[in-house]
Amino acid sequence: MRKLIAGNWKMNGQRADGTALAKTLAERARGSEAPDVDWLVCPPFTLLHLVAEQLSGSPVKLGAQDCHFEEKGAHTGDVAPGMLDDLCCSHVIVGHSERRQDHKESDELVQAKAEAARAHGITPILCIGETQEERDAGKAMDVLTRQLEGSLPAAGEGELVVAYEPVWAIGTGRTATAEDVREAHAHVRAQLKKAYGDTAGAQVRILYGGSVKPANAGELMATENVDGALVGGASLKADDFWEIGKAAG
Ligand code: G2H
Repeated sequence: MRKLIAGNWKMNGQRADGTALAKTLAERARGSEAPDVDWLVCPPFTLLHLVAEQLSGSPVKLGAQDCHFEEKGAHTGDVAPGMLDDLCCSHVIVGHSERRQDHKESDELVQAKAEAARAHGITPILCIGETQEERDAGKAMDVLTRQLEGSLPAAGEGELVVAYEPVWAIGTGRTATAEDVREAHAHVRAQLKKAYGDTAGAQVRILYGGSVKPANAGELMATENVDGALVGGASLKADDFWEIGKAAG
């Protein structure tokens, strides 16, 4: 499966640096040296429009970091999937652990967001992952099962991406070992096949996220059932993000 290298800019970037980063990536991705991967950047809402202009005509796709599950209405501060579609977003991250923690998002809510995104032709990147405490208690795979059973969108039209992001490896500089990742991704793959059947379950990309950087990308991307990366900190540096793509391509 062709790998997806997705940058999650989180709450970073203003007009000048966000535009410059998107422009650099778009130019590189158009070049003949570009690795054979799919590129995606997910800037904050405030930059979507400007970044969309920079990416126009390039192979780099645009995504958002969250969406509401309703079409429109009285939801102050929220953004509807149709609005993201209007800005040419092809993907949206849902259920990131930072949102599950900061905004108390439940599996049920994440599922509603994923289904709403798909109804608008936007591919949800559904994030799951266990905490350090859960891993230490030997419950990591149970947590992944519970999160998937609670938040996977119902079978039907539309694409889906799942991102395994162990919470203890996010922004900490600590990366899961290749064996941790192999075990978790195999478990996620089995759950996807159980939910959608062998063929459809095998087609869902499973990304790894959590302190991915050029130095560890080669080993992670070569691990079985790792179909790409969701990159936070390192996606803010064009050179690092590019190197991760090269390691995957
Ligand atoms: C995990 C990841 C991107 P980072 O949250 O989603 O961020 O690479 O900074 O750990």
